[in-house]
Amino acid sequence: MKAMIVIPTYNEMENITRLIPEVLAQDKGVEILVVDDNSPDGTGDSVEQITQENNRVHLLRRPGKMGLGTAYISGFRYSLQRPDINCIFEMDADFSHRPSYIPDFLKAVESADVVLGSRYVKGGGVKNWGLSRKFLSRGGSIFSRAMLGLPVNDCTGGFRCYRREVLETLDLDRINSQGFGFQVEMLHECNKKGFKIKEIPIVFPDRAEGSSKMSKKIVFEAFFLVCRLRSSGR
Ligand SMILES: Nc1nc2c(ncn2[C@@H]2O[C@H](COP(=O)(O)OP(=O)(O)OP(=O)(O)O)[C@@H](O)[C@H]2O)c(=O)[nH]1
Ligand SMILES: [Mg+2]
Repeated sequence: MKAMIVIPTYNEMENITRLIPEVLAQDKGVEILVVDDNSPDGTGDSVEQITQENNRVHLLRRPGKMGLGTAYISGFRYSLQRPDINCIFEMDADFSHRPSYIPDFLKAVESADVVLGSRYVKGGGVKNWGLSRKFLSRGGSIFSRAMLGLPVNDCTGGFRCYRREVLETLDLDRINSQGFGFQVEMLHECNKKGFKIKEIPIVFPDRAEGSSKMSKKIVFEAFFLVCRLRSSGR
């Protein structure tokens, strides 16, 4: 199985340079695409340096911060241009998504179309999160599941693996939300098309270095998106 691991970055200098070798060490068939939005801390330049030394690492540079959703869509399109890639991952740069789970995803995707790293199945969980963050995440998943009939427990997580056929089938132009909303919308589209979705347990520690890009705007966007998707029957 050949996989492209898409990692969007915005000011992740300390994390990404440590993360890349750990990800590559998980499986020989794995390559990395970093999608950097002109991070002021120089993340793009340090990744560019790595791409020159290692042909399993790729970089897509965008001119400014344009959000997580469009970063992933650009990363998916880039990956699909490579006919040898069988599956495409979403992964954060901040070590909340532990590279050591990558082999579990690769195994699971042999018998599923979409594999979700799930905090809310047996064996999964979160570490070092305050009560409000836990409530928001859990509540967001329960709400999305109930409103959209999603057959999963963790609807907002962003550690995922899609078979290439899934991304070739979805109308990526129609997906325009960011943050949590993007994760829910992708899942909803996969579910509507009848793709087989499987959850595997992950433990999710808080980010290692750097600062969060989470905002009230992202939370509200996700809430209204779920309401809109439900009412439009889309
Ligand atoms: N290219 C790009 N990457 C982004 C953007 N916003 C966030 N990211 C990256 O997306 C990943 C997830 O962002 P985080 O800030 O960790 O968001 P989060 O995981 O919801 O929040 P925390 O749990 O607080 O870390 C990280 O690798 C970020 O660097 C963006 O606008 N553009
Ligand atoms: Mg994070």
